[in-house]
Amino acid sequence: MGRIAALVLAFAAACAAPPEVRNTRFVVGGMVCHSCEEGICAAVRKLDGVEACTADHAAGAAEVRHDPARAPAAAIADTITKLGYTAAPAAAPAAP
Ligand SMILES: [Cu+2]
Repeated sequence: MGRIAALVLAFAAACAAPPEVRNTRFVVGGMVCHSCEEGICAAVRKLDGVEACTADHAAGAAEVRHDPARAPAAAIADTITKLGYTAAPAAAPAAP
């Protein structure tokens, strides 16, 4: 019992610690075609800390693989917004 608990704790710690890079889904408004997707991802990929970007105008969403320490979700949303679209992390907690 104690040994299993220790193993579970060690596993949880290993999972929680290293992964700096994560995927964040953004709700993006204003995309109407494939060029919009390309334009958004071209700009987002230029950010330091962004590893990958895919956007889907039909779904109105973009998925970005990034290091939040170097490229926070807010900075990515800001980059998309400056291109004339609306953007917000899909998993953003509701405002209090
Ligand atoms: Cu377009």
